[in-house]
Amino acid sequence: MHKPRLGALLTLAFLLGGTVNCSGSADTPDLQDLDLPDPGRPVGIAGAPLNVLLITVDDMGWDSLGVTGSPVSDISPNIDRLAGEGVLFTQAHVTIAICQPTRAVWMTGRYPHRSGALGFDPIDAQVPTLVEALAEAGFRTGLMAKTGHVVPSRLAAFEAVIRAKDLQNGRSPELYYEHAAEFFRQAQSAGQPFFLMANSQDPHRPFVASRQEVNARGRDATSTSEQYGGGFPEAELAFAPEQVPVPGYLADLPAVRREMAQYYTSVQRADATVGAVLRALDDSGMAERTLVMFLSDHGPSLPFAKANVWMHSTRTPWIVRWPGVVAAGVIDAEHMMAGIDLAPTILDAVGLDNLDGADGRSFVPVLRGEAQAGREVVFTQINSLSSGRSYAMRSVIGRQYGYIFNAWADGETSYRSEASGGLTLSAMRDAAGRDPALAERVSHYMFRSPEELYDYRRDPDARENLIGSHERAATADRLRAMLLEHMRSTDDPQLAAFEAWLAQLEQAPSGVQDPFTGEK
Ligand SMILES: [Ca+2]
Repeated sequence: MHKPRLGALLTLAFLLGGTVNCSGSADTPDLQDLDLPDPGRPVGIAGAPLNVLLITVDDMGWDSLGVTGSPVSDISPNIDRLAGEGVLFTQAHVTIAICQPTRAVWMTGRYPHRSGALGFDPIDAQVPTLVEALAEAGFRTGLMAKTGHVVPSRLAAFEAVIRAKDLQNGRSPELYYEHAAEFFRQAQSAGQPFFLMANSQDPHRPFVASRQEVNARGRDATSTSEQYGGGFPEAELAFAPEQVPVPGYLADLPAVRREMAQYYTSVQRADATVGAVLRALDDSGMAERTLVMFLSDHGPSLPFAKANVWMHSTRTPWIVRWPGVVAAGVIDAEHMMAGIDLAPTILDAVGLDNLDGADGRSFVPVLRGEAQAGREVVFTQINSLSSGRSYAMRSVIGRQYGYIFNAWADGETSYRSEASGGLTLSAMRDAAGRDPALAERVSHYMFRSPEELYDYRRDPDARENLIGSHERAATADRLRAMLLEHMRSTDDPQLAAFEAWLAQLEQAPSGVQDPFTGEK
């Protein structure tokens, strides 16, 4: 971790109720003498039990925020402020880039194939969950929106459940404020510590002012489903197409820009929702004894991001604010954080044991400012999508390289997901008729190849597959071996397919081989 800046130390001193002047001759004890609360005990700074507020946004790219480098002005003032009050992990990945299984990973601390929730499947009956552990320990538990996606089979463990339809499809900052404030009041009057998971359903499709939103308005205004309903807040496009960037993994076409303007408008509303929930916490007077964790459930619903395993699919801006423990304004670009570690970390922070059988482990030591070994890579995957279509993918991602095994890529099966709807993919397909390079890119998206290797440091948008490169052969072998070991040790159902692929490689004559024709 980087050393906290002076501003961070001043904030820390402020939180501890003292002041420090710049000459160092403070009228309070030196910082090293301050008696910080032991983060291993479930206490906040005032000695009261530690509360947990977990705020998530839906389908938001890691680099869509001001604090992670977005050039869009005023895109995320609330999330940026939160990052400035805690630590921001810039090398964090969720485990699977789909709404329901990624949340099952958070709730169980397990890889999808170790909980049963490979896609839109319930977790196995014997698998324990974060919310049940906290409820059993006396926490008042609450859930806002995404109620059909956060371990729906254990929904009863949440004492307060505020459905998307009571939050205008999970998109009204004002309604989040009201319901969060009411939840905090109830926890306070009951004298219980709380765990609130507040999920914005922005910037999930339909994006603000999109044709998809127009279509969904009629459908969702009267919806009684777990996941949707309540209509959509009135909102106009906040950004003109020329004011927003087009991600490097897409093509810069007029229709893509239009959709990106819709996406960023939705991101800005997600930020307003985050701000509303944080304001409700501030107004409750409990902020100083509340750990706040923020992250996106995965990357945007755009081609080459959501429901895939490239870097932009799973990378997430992960923020933790923990008054008195986490110094303010810290940026951690060293440790690779993984979605499997969410539940173990929250449980450790409040002084409870990890869940039985969890694959993840607590990163509380990192929050304390210590280095933690074994954070060089993360493992990500895709199984089946919301449509039920199956596209098995496995990836290992380090700070520089990422390797992908596409078990489904046979040269004939074509890929289709929710991100295939809307304006972007169809605009890219249309333009591909006039642009051979774009045609090749679209073809890669549709069909893939069994293996991919990227230098994400040089090529974050995964545009150049290095798998056939002689110079990178050793890197590919190293990552193949890491993935194989991981799949063996976690009893991955795709293990046989991966072993068969590796055996085929072994038998092939040395040299670069076309995955479909076998030609060198
Ligand atoms: Ca999502």
